Formats: sequence, structure tokens, C-alpha cells
Amino acid sequence: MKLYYHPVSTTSRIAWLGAEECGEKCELQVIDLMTGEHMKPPYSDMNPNKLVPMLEDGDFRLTESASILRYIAEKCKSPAYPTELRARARVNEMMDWFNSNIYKDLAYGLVYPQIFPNHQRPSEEMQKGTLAWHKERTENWLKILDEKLIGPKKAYLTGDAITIADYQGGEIIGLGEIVRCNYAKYPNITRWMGKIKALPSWPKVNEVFYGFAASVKDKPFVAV
Ligand SMILES: N[C@@H](CCC(=O)N[C@@H](CS)C(=O)NCC(=O)O)C(=O)O
Repeated sequence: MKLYYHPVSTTSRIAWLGAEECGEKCELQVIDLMTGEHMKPPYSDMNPNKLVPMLEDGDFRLTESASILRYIAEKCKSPAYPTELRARARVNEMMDWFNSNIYKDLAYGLVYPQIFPNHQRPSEEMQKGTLAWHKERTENWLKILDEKLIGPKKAYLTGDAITIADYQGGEIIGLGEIVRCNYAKYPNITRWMGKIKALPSWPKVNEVFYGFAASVKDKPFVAV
């Protein structure tokens, strides 16, 4: 299998972490978002969304990081994607929760407008308003995640065993570190993130992202 990705992209790292943790060594092909490689042929012909990641498995191409994660886990018969009906429904529920709820506020509303020039709002007032709005929404999701979805008893999102939802959720919450989000006030999230960061492939998959975070460490950011 071949994964078209960029190492700073959160959605790429979700797919890559899943592949590594499931024991699937994908061939990796960087699509350089910084030079706009994703906007031009041949990549834009293969993926009209002009986004990364994309998986290629023979003549089969798949976009959407959550779908890629599920496909790889299914193909590898990974225990991280349980087959029992309700256990699997819980994993899917958490993946949908991350994608539809916190990802759009934390990533697209709070982080990306501050780190990607093409996501910056056209006026200072709009930028300020956007960040304030999504910061509040992000805090709301973090509180729910901390107190209700993880809570004090669970090791992982759906119980005692790690699942692909944890791979996805860990990368999404980890993204906040680039604008120096302080998760200390969310003890259950902090405890859970400690476990995700202890995954064997976490350092390798996130190395370039942490390098990027270090390069903006002195820049002032709005964060939770
Ligand atoms: N829903 C998609 C979102 C993919 C996505 O937003 N990818 C970003 C990187 S994290 C991208 O390719 N951005 C390029 C751009 O905005 O020009 C998924 O989960 O795969």
C-alpha cells in the first residue's frame, strides 16, 4: 500500500500512525503542501479534493483519513478495530465525534488560521472574532471529552483497550500543541494523551510536526 501524505498534516499523521501501529509498512510518498503539489496534476487528477492523505492499494484509491484508518485496520485484522457490533459502533462513534465536533473548532477554527497564511481571516477583527469563537467551542468539547467521554476510569476512549479512535483522537488533540494549548486543566485528557504518546511509532510519525512546532515556539498564539 502507498500513502500520499505530508508529515505536518494532522490527517496524514492519523493515517500513518494507524498504519504503523497496525503493523502495516506503507510506502510513503510526500505531497508537498508547502509548494502546492497537491493542487496540480498528477496528484489533483488522482484526488480531486486536492487534500492529503490518500491511500493507494493496487488500483484502489481511498481518501478521508478516518476511512483510510478503518481500511488499513480492517485489512490487517487489527484488534484496534474490534469486529463485535457494539464495540465497533463505539469506535465509529468516537471517530465521528472527533471529526465532526472538535476537529473543526480546534483545527480549522483555532489552529489553522494562526499557522497557515491561507487560513488567516482577511481582517484583524475577523481573525480575532474567529479565534475567540472557536476557542470557546474547543473548550466546550475538551470539557466533554475530559469529563464525560474519557472520564476518570477509562484508559482509552472506548474502554480498557486501545482502538483506532485513539490514534485519530490523539493526533487531533496533539495538534493543539503547536499553538501551545495547555491541557493540564483536563486531567483525563492529559492521562490519556500520555498513553497515546507512549505508542512505539508516535515519535517517528510526529517528528516533523514537532520540528514545525519548535520553529514557531516564540510566536504569540491564542490557545486554550
Ligand atoms: N476530511 C479530510 C481532510 C483532509 C485535510 O484537511 N487535509 C489537509 C492537511 S491536514 C490538506 O491537505 N490541506 C491542504 C490545503 O488546505 O490546501 C481527511 O480527514 O482526510
